[in-house]
Amino acid sequence: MNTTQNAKAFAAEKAVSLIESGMKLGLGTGSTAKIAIDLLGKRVAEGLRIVGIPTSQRSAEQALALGIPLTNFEETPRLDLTIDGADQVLPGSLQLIKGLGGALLREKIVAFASDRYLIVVDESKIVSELGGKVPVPVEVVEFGWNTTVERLTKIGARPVPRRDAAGALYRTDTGNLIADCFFEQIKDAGRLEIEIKSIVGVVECGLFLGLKPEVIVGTLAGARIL
Ligand code: A5P
Repeated sequence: MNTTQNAKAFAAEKAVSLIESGMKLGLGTGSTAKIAIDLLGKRVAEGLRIVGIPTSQRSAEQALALGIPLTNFEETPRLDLTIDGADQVLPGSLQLIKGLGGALLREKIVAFASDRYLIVVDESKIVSELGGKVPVPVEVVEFGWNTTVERLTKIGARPVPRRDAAGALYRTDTGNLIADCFFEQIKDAGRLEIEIKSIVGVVECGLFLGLKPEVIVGTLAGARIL
């Protein structure tokens, strides 16, 4: 494991240690959430009784392979705790950018259905200002996609259509497309979220605000909670 992987593992370990038998969980997406799901699988194998709602197809496949029982919002409309990663974290307000893994829509639905929201990151995700090199992923329906992307430029974004490894437009689990929207600096994330979501054709954006996450930061010396 390299140093970043070690730091992520410390954060994931701390988060998984907070899970108790009987809990209903949200299972995140991304490399840090993947470590947490692996650790959860070990605890389930040792007898921990939980159920989980995955935020992506790949997290669902990982959980099933580990024997983690899955549920859905019809059976389980409210979750006790969710563990997920993030792409940027602003300390203080604890505003987040998420979705570089492409699962932002399900991740946001799961986040808002959770009583506790644990974000597991390494220190590189902590920033003094949102935006810059990290885009805000915006999930857009395919119909009229180019017109939606054009409207995103009108609110100051530099949108880049996300592509998969083969060069085709990236498809989310819900079948939508993603425009990665670069902003030089995001001074008012709340206002920007409203502007983005007011654009017809936009399904969701990667600004995660007002969720009061408990951010667990993995470092080489262990984990600390912001
Ligand atoms: C997935 O869609 C994202 O929101 C991830 O949570 C985010 O990209 C963090 O992933 P890493 O833990 O791999 O950095």
